[in-house]
Amino acid sequence: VPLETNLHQFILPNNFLFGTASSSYQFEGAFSSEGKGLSNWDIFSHQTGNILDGSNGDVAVDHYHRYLEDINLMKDLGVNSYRFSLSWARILPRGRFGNVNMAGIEHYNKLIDALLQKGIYPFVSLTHYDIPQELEDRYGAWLSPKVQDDFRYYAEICFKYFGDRVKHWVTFNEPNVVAIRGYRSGIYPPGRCSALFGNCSSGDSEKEPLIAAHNMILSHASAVDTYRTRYQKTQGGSIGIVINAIWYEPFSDSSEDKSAAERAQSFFMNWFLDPIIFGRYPAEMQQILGSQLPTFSRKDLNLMRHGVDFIGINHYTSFYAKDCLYSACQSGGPGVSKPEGYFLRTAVKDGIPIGESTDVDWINIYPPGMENVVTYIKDRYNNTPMFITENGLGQLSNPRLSATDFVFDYKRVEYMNSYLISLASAMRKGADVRGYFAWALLDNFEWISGYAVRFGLHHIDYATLKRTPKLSAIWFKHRISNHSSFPNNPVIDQRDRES
Ligand code: PNW
Repeated sequence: VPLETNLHQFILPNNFLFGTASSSYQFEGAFSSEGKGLSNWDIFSHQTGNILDGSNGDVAVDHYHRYLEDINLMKDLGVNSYRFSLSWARILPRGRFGNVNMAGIEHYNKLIDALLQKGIYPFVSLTHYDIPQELEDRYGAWLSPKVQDDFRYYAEICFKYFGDRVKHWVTFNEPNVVAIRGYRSGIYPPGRCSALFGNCSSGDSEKEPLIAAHNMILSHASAVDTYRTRYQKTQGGSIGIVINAIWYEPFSDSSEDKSAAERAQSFFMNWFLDPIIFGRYPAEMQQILGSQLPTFSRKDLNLMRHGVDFIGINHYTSFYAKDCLYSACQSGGPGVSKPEGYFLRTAVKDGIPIGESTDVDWINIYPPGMENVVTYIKDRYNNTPMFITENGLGQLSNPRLSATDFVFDYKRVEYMNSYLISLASAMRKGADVRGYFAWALLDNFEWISGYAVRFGLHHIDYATLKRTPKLSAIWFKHRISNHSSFPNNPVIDQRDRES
């Protein structure tokens, strides 16, 4: 295990945030306790067939009740930040159509205060996939422009109650994943898709992701506008968005495959970041989608004028992108759908995988992808400050393996270590990256995979919910405690000489 690597590979700024990440639905449990309303994920996970192992987040890892114990685990790691999300339905059980649940406010107040007492900065997302079901039932949530008012209303309550102590706000976690999985493939709530694109026929897989995305972009802009005009000056924090970022290598040197890799970024990541930062959808989307793509009114553009203070990047994996705008998009066969952006995604070229495969079918270990994707975002968005808001590896919960097998997670250590080296390399070349969050603090509810896939730095025994640090936790602790002892830090250099 490469615990000792050349130190020069890890030179990072002194004020760099090192943290672990979580999200409300995946961690909290207490799904109907103390006034919480039901969320779209509560409803979805309770419908049979949606979650592979038949589980749900009713209890999850009981972080709602065990947060003090979990903060102690973080203290042991030595992290200076914790990324988590607020449950919208815990704060506003019925969106803006009901009362504020003060028990929910109190819970997050206690969590935030306990973190700060231990010197851990809260890094807070307003939404990480879960939203009040009421919004879905009333008007179809992200499909309706009405959601913009709900999101603004909710965001303002969060700034008002927590903004005195929270200095890093995230509007959305991975809106690009919500749009594709909620409205194209339909594997996440509200589970809408056309029959050709997924296992349902309730929606329109081509149009609805575009509408949902448009309303998420404008909801984001509404929250940022509220923060900028009414809170930022007095509270002094920053606000950004978290995007899921996959690195795409062109399948070949051909100009077609190169533009396919570019299109792959535009139809997934730039889809959100371009409007938010430049006020327009990517050129490739406009060319290919034409009038299917929603447009921004003058009023919208005014709302969007604030941009973001930072970009959060969730990066795990890389693929090859092969053109199919100029050649056929499908090798044939029923049910094979046209990919958004006309590129084929593959992990293998000439029989050789892009990187080592893992227990998780969509994660290929390709460390250069980290440097490449960070550099891509740096170049495209004028080096807007960035955070790596998630990076990590899942292990399959095989019943034949003992808890010990999960605790000695060499592969996760190798994965994270190599991705961090790649990140530090991008930073040496000028990328303004200000923090790194490991996904995740604990094993947890991995969405449609339920509890069968474990991403934690700490193992959970699901019979007792006991937490045990894995080797990766020990590695992370070591990495954090060492990072500031790198050259260019006179205080620490002194300590080095003494030891
Ligand atoms: C993220 N991809 O989702 C989510 O933010 C977390 O809640 C989740 O637990 C974690 O990753 C692990 O899955 C992703 O296609 C969705 O590359 C899609 C991808 C990556 C992450």
